[in-house]
Amino acid sequence: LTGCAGGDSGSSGEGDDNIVVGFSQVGAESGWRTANTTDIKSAFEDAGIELKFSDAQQKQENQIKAIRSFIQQQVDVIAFSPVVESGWDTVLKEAKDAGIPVVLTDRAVDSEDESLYVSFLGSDFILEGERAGDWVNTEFADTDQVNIVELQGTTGAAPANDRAEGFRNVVTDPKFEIIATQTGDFTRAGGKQVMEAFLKSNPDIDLVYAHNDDMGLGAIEAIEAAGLVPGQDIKIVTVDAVKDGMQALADGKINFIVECSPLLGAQLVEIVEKVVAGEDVESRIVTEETTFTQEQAIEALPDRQY
Ligand code: GZL
Repeated sequence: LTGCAGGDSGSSGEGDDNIVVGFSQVGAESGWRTANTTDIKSAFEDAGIELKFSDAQQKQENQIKAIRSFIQQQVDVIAFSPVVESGWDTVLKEAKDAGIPVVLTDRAVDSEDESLYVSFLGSDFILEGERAGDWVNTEFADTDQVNIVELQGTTGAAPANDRAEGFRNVVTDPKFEIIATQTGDFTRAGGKQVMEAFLKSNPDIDLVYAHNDDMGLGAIEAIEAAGLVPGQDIKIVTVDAVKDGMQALADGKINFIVECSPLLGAQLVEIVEKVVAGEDVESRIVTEETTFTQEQAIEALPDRQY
């Protein structure tokens, strides 16, 4: 060939094999989050796809900055887990105008315009809240009055909004009273701090509903420091099923856990490859997950990946 004018421009254009993906992660606030990050990074490494990874330290403005940076770098696909549901339309329109497809993982946005992203891969958080509530109805079937305190996730986050809603969808008997509810920001420290305050102002707590294991583990520390026995004097139901939570469940300090799988990496790689190849992708992919009793945790612990 003489003077071939074509050739690879070196940019990461459509169809060439060096796909580049920009990923904006919420932060590293919980065991779930670190497991999610590990799984996504290893899935992209296994697939030989370059992943530009940004940790937003749970700040929306950092995610917006990262997405703008990915647009400047002209990545092939942008993926992110929105720390809160609202406030994304402007930057998602910028990505759309730049012709860069966006994939939501883990958490949802409340944008009316669903053309702003090609797919949302993650759990059904309302169902998770309902599963926790179903267990509560069974566990307290023979109890006349049940005082519940709720440790909510990050204010404005889809899992916090939906787990609160799902729980209230099924825990409807007037004998149940949510006597206190406050965000612990999905962190162990936050859960401990809020539970300490709950214990000081509420002498008679029967149950803690924590939106994730980490806040439940923090609540255990506060309950023990108050001279009470977690899992017995005060029962605890949480969501996630990360290793530390499952250990506490097996040890009887937590009573029930609703699983929320962080293992989204392989499915995200599949969506990215389809999008770059111009193939259709499902607009909503719900992750498979289950629930665990104390006995099931003892069985499952040896095989848990995270
Ligand atoms: C749920 C995820 C939540 C986890 C928390 O998909 O967004 O954020 O339940 C994590 O542990 O911090």
